[in-house]
Amino acid sequence: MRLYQYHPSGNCYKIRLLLNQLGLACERVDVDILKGESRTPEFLAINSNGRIPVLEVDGQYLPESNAALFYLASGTPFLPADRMGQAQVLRWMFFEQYSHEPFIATIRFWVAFQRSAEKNAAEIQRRRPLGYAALAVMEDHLRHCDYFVNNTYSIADIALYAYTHVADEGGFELERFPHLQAWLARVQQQPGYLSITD
Ligand SMILES: N[C@@H](CCC(=O)N[C@@H](CS)C(=O)NCC(=O)O)C(=O)O
Repeated sequence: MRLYQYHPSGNCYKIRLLLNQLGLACERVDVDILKGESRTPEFLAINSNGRIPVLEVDGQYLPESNAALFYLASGTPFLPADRMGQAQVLRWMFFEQYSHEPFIATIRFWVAFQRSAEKNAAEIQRRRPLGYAALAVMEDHLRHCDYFVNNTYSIADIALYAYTHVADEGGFELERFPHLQAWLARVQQQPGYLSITD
């Protein structure tokens, strides 16, 4: 297996974390998105959408971080076996991509990596409350359970953890969300946990 990745990306980190927890070896190929390396003709042949991560398995390319999580977790304890449990996992992974990542991850990218916060000030101001709204949804859910689905650690937690635990790098104040902070600590206690910098 091979992972095309930009190391600080939370979307790439999701896959590294699960691979580590599954004990699976995977070659990493670094793609510097700040230098446009995901938009070269060579990379567009791998993912015509021009984005990392891409997981390569037996010569087949699988873009989209949450699709890779689903593929790797199938048949393991990281994905519930029951139909409703699987659908609830998908529900949180879709939530992550539509209501969380575009606000929390994008602001982090502008502030901490692209250093373009000034240029994107208006967009940051528009997206900030939407990021906080996503964190509030998570906080509310975590008032009643330790993990997102079936009260068991799964790829729903991995998908949401990736950008939530570094949201402060984009200026989000996680101190406002005590249940969410306790959940972050629980994820960090999981066997095979890997930090985003590893
Ligand atoms: N929905 C995709 C999002 C992928 C994505 O936005 N990747 C960003 C980095 S996190 C990227 O490759 N940006 C470079 C570019 O757009 O050229 C996923 O979950 O994998």
